[in-house]
Amino acid sequence: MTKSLYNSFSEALDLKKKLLAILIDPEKFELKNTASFLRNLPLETTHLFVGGSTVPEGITEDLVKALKNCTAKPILLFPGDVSQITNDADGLLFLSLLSGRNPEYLIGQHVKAISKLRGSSLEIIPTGYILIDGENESAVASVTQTKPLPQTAVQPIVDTAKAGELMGAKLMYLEAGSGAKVPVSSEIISAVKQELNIPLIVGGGIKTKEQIKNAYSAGATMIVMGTAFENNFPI
Ligand code: 1GP
Repeated sequence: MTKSLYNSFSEALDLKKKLLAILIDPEKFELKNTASFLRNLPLETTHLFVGGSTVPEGITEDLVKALKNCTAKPILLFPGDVSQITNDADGLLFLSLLSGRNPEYLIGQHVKAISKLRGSSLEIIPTGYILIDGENESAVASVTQTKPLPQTAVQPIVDTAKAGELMGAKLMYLEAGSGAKVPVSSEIISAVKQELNIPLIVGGGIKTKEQIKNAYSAGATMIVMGTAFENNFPI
């Protein structure tokens, strides 16, 4: 790959291009469906994310290898923990759960990841990760033992995102949680967008064309969709 993965984000931000990532949770995916799953994805799909909150060891690598056999789209790891890191992917969102106060997900997992990342060819992208209440108990909240920020806490969300950017995050991910009843509001996306100079990723509970349009118009550079494609039926 000649262009770096991060370039595709910064270029999209500069040129106001829309990125769409489809998230595949290895725990909920059958490898035999790989080719048909990829065929059914929307043409607008630019990236594949692979990860989940509770993924058994080893199956992430099998999934990434199967995807690589069928597609040239960039594959970014979106790992729930260090066991999901595999060199077979193209890149890694090095996530820091900024909305929580659990040191394990702010720095602990990151230190544990280093022995795997030393000498790795993965493109590592520092990413601030902010969990926002999607009106559904999310797997992220239960696994990390952290609480989401309420959707009404617009200023604390903006301040958290800005702090993450100043600490060196290259991407900011606003997450309502997989299967959220309510996606991150346009008000939050546009308030964060006004203060940050890095690309915004928005995911959790996005299912309809209207929700996609709203998130992009509010300032998302990338939208992530997972649940809507889990049963192999496109929107
Ligand atoms: C979850 O943001 C992603 O981490 C995608 O959420 O599964 O609700 O699309 P959905």
